[in-house]
This record gives sequence, structure tokens and C-alpha cells, in this order.
Amino acid sequence: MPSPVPDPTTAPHDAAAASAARLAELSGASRHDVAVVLGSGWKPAADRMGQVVVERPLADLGGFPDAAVEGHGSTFRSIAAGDRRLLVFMGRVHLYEGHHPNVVAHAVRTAVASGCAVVVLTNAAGGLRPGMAIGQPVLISDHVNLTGRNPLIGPADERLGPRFPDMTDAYSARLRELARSVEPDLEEGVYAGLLGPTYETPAEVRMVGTLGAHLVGMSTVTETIAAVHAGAEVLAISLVTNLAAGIGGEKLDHADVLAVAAASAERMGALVATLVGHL
Ligand code: 8IG
Repeated sequence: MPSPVPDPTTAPHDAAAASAARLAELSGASRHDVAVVLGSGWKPAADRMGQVVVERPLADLGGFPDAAVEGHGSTFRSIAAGDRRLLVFMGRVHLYEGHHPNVVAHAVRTAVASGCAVVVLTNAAGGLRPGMAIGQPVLISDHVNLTGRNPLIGPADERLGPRFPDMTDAYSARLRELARSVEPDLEEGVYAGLLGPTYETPAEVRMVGTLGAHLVGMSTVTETIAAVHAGAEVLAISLVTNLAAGIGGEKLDHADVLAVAAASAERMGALVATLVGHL
């Protein structure tokens, strides 16, 4: 048995280092170069990125919530793409499941501890800018963290990153430019990250619109903060699976959201696989 992984809640740096060591052992790769987190509707991307060297339960890396408790076990893949190794998370941990932000951030911290300098985050989101269409991918240009949580709370640990990190270019302008050089029609927008798991009321959607957001969701901001803090560049893309409450006039139903995500999956898979090939 491998040595136990410390609890990311209280020892986030040591937990990420220990999970990175397990990854190296399980994958046979001393380092990984690019990390990808696949949200709802994005999973087919993983089949197009290269040769899958290993796929294992996320739990094998340690520090992640117990799959038996979660009811669904996510996996990670180590993928060989040319001369690069990709670390692909086939799912993510959410704050609304009740986890500490350090647990939500554990995947990207493990990725950075493994050598990843670029973190690609994908999600499904509600769109609220007029003209946004269901099924449209949108590059995230910035965020408003309305979760009320932050993965940097707790004692300062310079091994993880600075106490007060700059977030001016959190969603790398360089990587957004690169994405548009591959896919010129990609729009970009500001993502408001909320705790969930309720969708917003129409009044809350008006609020986040007033605050400058174009997309709403329940993920990504925690991971972006942790990745930027750790020194990685972030590229993030939302798939608009619904118009935010009060925008489209329809009630929000998770089954509809999943159906849109499934219908767009092949296209999003091709998009993110192509983008990763150019990073
Ligand atoms: I998919 O409309 C998806 N996730 N908060 N609001 C929030 N999260 C979402 C939404 C939405 N759609």
C-alpha cells in the first residue's frame, strides 16, 4: 500500500505533493505538462486528446472524497499526446457537495505539483448576455467569486503560493488569444461563480448581470484561484446549457441541462481536444 495522503483540508501542500507522487507512480510519468478538468458535456474530449496510458479512480490519488460516499466515482487519465503528458480529470468536486475549498482545489494543486504549467477548466453554465445561444461555448475572460469561499483561507503557506496573489490576468489573455487563433468565433464572457446547488432566482440573475457577469455557474472559480495562486496559467471554457433564470422564460430543469450538454458533447470534445493540441 502507498503511504497515506495527508488531508487537503488542513495540509493542502503536503496533500498535493503526496497525490502527485502517487500519480507519478501510477502513470510511470515523472511529470505531467497540461491538466484538463472536464465538466458536464465535455467528457468526449478525453477520447480525442491522445493515447490513454492509464485510467484509474480518482480515489487512487488520495485526498479526494470517497467515491462510495459521493455515489459516483470519477476517474483521471494520464494521456500521451506527442511529447507531452496530459492529466485529465473526468469529473470534479463541487463546493455544494459540502466539501472544504481545499478539497475542491486538490485536483489542480496536484496537477501543478506534478509539473502542469497550464490548467484547462471546462464547465456547463447558464448564459445571461442577450444573444447567447444554448449549446454555445464561451471563453471565460474573468470571474466574480460569489461562493463566499476561497481555497486560500487558512495559514499562509509560501510553498503553495503567495498570501495575497494578484488576479489581474487569472484567465490568461495569452491562452484566450491562442484559443481564438484556433477557433476565431469563440466569444468570451465574465463568469459569476455561486455556491449552489439552487439555481438563481430571477432577482439574483439580475444582480449578477448588474455586477458584470455574462455566465453563471457553481464551479471553476475555486479551481482557478488555486491554479493561479500556484503559478499556473488557466484557460476556462463554459458550455451554455441554459439561459439563466428569468432570461429565457423557462423553468430550469437539471435534466434539460444534461440533455443540452449531451447534444453538444461531440462538438465540445473536438473543440477542447484541438485547443489542448495547440497549448
Ligand atoms: I449547467 O443557470 C448550469 N449551471 N448557478 N446557474 C448556476 N449554475 C448553473 C446554471 C445556472 N446552469
